[in-house]
Amino acid sequence: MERTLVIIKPGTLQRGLAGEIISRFEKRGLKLVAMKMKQLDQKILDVHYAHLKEKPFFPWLCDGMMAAPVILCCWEGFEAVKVVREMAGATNARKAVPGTIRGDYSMSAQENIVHTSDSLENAAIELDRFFTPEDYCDYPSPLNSYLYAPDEK
Ligand code: IDP
Ligand code: MG
Repeated sequence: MERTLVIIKPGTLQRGLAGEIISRFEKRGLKLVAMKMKQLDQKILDVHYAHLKEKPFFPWLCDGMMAAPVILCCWEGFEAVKVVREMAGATNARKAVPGTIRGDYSMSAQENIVHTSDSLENAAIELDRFFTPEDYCDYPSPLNSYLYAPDEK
């Protein structure tokens, strides 16, 4: 099973939508294996959003990500990286298809509800950025035979 990072952004927490967003991943059948609240700082955002450092909106993006705590979640599932990414929808929420998280809850390219890892390789790097091995919970998945076929693992 793959693991991927979701960051519930500060605006989502402030708007009282965190539970609703987490619920969507639960209902899809993904398994929550690690979760914590954290106040992000500039140092970690410089690394996490290094690919955007030269963009004019970078300072605003960082301000938004530091405006309140975030909720960090690790979701596990078969092909979870792609599934979660597609659930989030297009970066610019105004272009995100209705039915996606961004398409249902946001009007903004910046304040777009969640961060999701964009590849299996980056998921591993990002999970290591925010979680230690002790943060992960190992617990049974008794419903797996109802969620997946035998070759989906
Ligand atoms: P992603 O979150 O869909 O992977 P990235 O290109 O990695 O998109 O950008 C990271 C974050 O930077 C976005 O989620 C969004 O908050 C912000 N961002 C990206 N492009 C823009 C933009 O054009 N204007 C404002 N904010 C942006
Ligand atoms: Mg990205």
